[in-house]
This record gives sequence, C-alpha cells and structure tokens, in this order.
Amino acid sequence: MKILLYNPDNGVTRNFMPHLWMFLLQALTPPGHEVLLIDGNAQPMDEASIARFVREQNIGLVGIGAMTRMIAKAYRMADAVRAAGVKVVMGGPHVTELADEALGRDGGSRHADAVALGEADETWPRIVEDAERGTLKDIYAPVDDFGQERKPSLQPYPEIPWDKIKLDQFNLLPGIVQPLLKRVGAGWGTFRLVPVESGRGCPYGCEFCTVTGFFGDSIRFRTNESVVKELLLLKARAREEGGQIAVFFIDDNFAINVKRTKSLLRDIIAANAQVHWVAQISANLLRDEELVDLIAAAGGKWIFIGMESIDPANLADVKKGFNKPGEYAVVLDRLARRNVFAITSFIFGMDNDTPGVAERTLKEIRTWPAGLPIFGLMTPLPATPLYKRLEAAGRLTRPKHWQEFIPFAMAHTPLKMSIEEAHNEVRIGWANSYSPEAIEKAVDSLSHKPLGYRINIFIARLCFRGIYFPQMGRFAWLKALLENRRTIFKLIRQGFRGGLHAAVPSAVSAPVAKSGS
Ligand code: B12
Ligand code: SF4
Repeated sequence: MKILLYNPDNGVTRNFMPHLWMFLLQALTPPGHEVLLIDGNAQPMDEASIARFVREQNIGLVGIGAMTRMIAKAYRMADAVRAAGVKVVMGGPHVTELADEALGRDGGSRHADAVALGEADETWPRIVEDAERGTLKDIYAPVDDFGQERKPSLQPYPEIPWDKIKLDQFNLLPGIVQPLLKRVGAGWGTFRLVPVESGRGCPYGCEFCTVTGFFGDSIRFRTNESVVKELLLLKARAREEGGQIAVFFIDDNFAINVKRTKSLLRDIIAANAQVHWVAQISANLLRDEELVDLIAAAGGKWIFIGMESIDPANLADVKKGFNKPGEYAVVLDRLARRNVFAITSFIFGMDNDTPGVAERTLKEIRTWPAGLPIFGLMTPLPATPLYKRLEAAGRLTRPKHWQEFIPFAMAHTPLKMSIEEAHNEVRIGWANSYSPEAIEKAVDSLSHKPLGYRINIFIARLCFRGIYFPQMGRFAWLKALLENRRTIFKLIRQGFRGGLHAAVPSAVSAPVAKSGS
C-alpha cells in the first residue's frame, strides 16, 4: 500500500524544520509499504491538489498530524482526501484531546476515518495493517492488554535513516544565495535543521501547556548510545552533501534530569558527535555551571527558555513559580559567556498583566545579552488546566478558537486589560525587538565577538521577525533586507576588513520559535 503522511502548513510562516512524527511513523511502518511525506509548509497544497495527488499516486491511506492552530486546515484537507475515496487517519495533540470533533461525534461533520490517540509509536503498525485489510477502527488508543495506558519506553528507539531520507523540501538556504555561499566557503550547499528527541515527558505541569497531559509526567529517555548514533549519522550526511545540518532537540525540557543530560553531553563530546544544536531548557535548570560548560562543549548554540513573564504573580498563577525573574539576567549571562544565546519567550495577556507590560518587559530585555525575544498571547489550548479554568469561569470569548484560526488573537478576556490592549502589547514587543534599529543594536552589542556571531544574530533576527510580521514571499524579504541595509553594509565592510572567510560562521545557528519549557 502507498501511504501519504501529510502535515498542513501553519498559514503564518514558512516552516524551517520538518516534523519528527512523520519520520518516526515512516520508520515504524511495517515492511512492504511505501511511505511518502509532504509538509505543507515546504510544499504548499490546497484541497484540490491533495485530492489530485492521492488519486494520481494511487495512495491507499493518508495520515494527517496537526497542532491545534493548524487543525482547521487539517480538517479541510482530510475532507478533500475522503471525498476522493481515500481513508484518513489523524493523530497529534489536538485530535487526541478532541477525538469526537475529528470523528464527527460532537454534532459537526466527520473529518477522519480513524484517530490515533496519544503517542502512536506502538499503534501505527496496527493502523497500517487494519487499513490494508479494510478493517480500520474509529479509535486507536495506546493501551496494554488490560486497557491501561502504555507509553513507549523509547528503548529501543527506531532508527531514522537520516542518511537516506529525501530532504529536498527542507533546505533553509534560499536558491538565490546558494551559488554565492558555495563560493564563499565549502560545505554551504545546503543548511538543514533536523528534529531529534532524546526523551519525552515533563513533570512540571504548567497550566497553559499540553505536554504534561499528553506525554505524561514520567520522563522516558532514549539511550545515550542511540542519540549519539543519530547525531553521527546526521553529521555524516552533512559532510556527504557538502552542507550544514543543525539539530533541534525537541525534548520539552532537555535538562529535566540534569545528571542524565550531563552524561549524554559527555558521550556526545567523547564520540566527536557534536553538531550545532538548539534545545529547550527551563531557566531554573541552567543554574548549574558544569551543565552550561557541557552544553557549549557539545555544540549547544541556542537555548529556548520559556520565561513567560517578569511578574512572579503571573508565574504563580500559571503554576510556573519555579521561574524566578530575578535570576533571568544571571542565567543569560552565564550562557553568553560561553557563546550560547537564548530564545526568550514571553506570554502577554496573563491575568496580572496591565497595559505597559510590553515596555516593562522590554526594559528588562535591553539589559540582557543579545538574543531572540518572542512574544505570544495566553492561549487556552484544549484540555489544558488553563482551558478548564477559563471555561468554568465563563471567560472564553471564542471557546472553539481553532475552528477559525487567527494568528496572535486572544480567545478569552484577561482580568486587568482588554483583549485589544493585550494584542497591542504583543505588537509593541515585536515592533521594538525587530525594528531595524533594534536589530542593529543587537548586532553591535556583539562587536567584541568574532564576526560570525554578528552575522548569526542578524540572520536569526531577520528570520524571527517573520513570526509576527508576514514575510512569506520574495518581496517581503527584499523589503526587510532593504530596511536593514545599514546593518548589512556594516557587516559587509567588517567582513572585507577581516577577510571574506571570517565572515561566515562554521554553521549559522538555527532560529526557532515555540512555547514551552
Ligand atoms: C518542535 C515543536 C515545535 C516546532 C514546530 C514543529 C516542528 N517542525 O517540529 C516549533 C518550534 C516551530 C513550534 C512552534 C509552535 N508550537 Co510547538 N512544539 C514542538 C514540540 C516541542 C515537539 C514536537 C515533536 O516533534 N514532538 C515529538 C513527536 C514524536 O511527538 P508528536 O508530534 O506529538 O507525535 C506523536 C503523536 O502525537 C502521534 N502523532 C502525531 N501526528 C500524527 C499523525 C498521525 C497520522 C498519527 C497516526 C499519529 C500522529 O504520533 C507521534 C509519535 O508518538 C511540541 C511538544 C512535544 N513534546 O511534542 C510542541 C507543541 C506541539 N507546540 C505547541 C505550540 C502551542 C506551538 C506554538 C503555537 C507556540 C506559539 N505560541 O507560538 C508554535 C506554533 C507553530 C507554528 N507556527 O506552526 C503545543 C501544541 C499544543 C496543541 N494542542 O496544539 C505543543 C504540544 C507544546 C505545548 N507547549 O503544549 N513547535
Ligand atoms: S511549559 Fe515547559 S516546563 Fe512547563 S509543563 Fe510545558 S514543557 Fe514542562
């Protein structure tokens, strides 16, 4: 049977990284089937084109995975596939929480023939076999023979054949700059960011987060050996194709067990398996100097930190009191001293926020080492404790906000400001952090470091700008480059002064954006 795994586009930014679930399920598919992968962010498709594709390719089963914000598009695509006479199975965090919605049992129309609840590592082979036999069931739950929920142990972990997988759709370097970069330095034919997990689960249970409910509070780790092997495979591929590969460790809290993280990092160093990587780690775990030393030595370049707020009352409200705003600056300095920088994520529209929260936060940020601040709005995702609290209090203004996804729009009223005021605070956060002046300042603040770091932060800031300010087409990019021409010329001048080769870092560290940890 020919199987298509499809991930819808997020409708806002171009994806910079493939989704791990597709590669994982592909690796877990029983032999004898052909699995095709399409990420709508890299290969845009509409309803008509997916219907045509499944007919022309004679696809027998389509698997669709989506986060809440892409679910409306996922349903539309699923409807088109089903109308073409092909079965659809859906999985991922949204349909796990709202399986009835996908199956049309909540009064709406049906979008999926089957839903895979939770982690599908063990149910996927069964789904494929049932689909082939024509006996697909409505729901596949990861349970043992006694009906108890069973989470995959991740030991053993499937081998994802990164050396063979076609990754043509995932090259971050735009076609026009490739010939130029090839001239400047060897090894710049491609630049890929690849997701790797080393463990699953987070015990912290922050109120707005899906992770503890979905993956559970008991953490499961792969063996160090299997992670190291995967990194070596990726490193070899980068060498072979004359390109760069960076890794995003997608664990929700990469250092949740500090002892184990240190042991993994030591093994990565010992095996010379370092690639440049990004990981998510909560600020409280970055107090450990030895951990930060090992992060830097093992190739860590960017750490995503879910700071959420500089107000301890807000943090206590959302059960994230383990974040201590008083230590944010110390943590960021500790990282920056080792040339590791931070993606600092903030949420506005929290219950203790008042107008002016953006400027108060920016004032703090300006005292920190240059990084990548990102700003989002408090969003009640289905089945989170936050959703339940707001629903019980009658505060949801758009209880099914995912059915009509609007980027950067609240779905409930905050307590101490209006929805419009919250939206405005987010706008202020982005506008101030990603204006040409702010970008130039961030680049200049690294003037004591080699030029590569300045180029790195410049490219990363330009990419991150696109999370809020639409930057999808060539013209939008051209406009952004024109607006930032002062910084570009400055960097070019510095590059020629120091020699062209000095201008290119060994691998531009990859930018990312999400919320968690
Ligand atoms: C990596 C990541 C991202 C990446 C993008 C995704 C990518 N390219 O990999 C980035 C960094 C861009 C990102 C951004 C965001 N993210 Co994010 N992200 C993650 C993260 C950390 C890892 C995803 C992952 O690969 N997990 C590991 C795989 C193995 O798990 P999985 O995807 O769930 O797949 C398993 C099952 O769900 C199932 N499955 C999944 N799909 C399918 C499909 C089929 C057919 C089947 C059968 C099974 C199946 O099988 C898989 C194996 O068990 C998760 C948290 C987490 N731990 O999952 C959050 C998470 C998915 N993100 C989340 C959110 C909210 C966001 C943002 C909206 C945050 C923000 N405020 O901006 C943005 C929006 C993204 C956008 N613009 O598109 C939420 C989603 C919650 C929800 N209900 O939708 C999560 C769960 C984190 C959280 N804090 O709650 N994110
Ligand atoms: S926000 Fe981060 S620390 Fe909190 S529960 Fe989610 S993954 Fe864990």
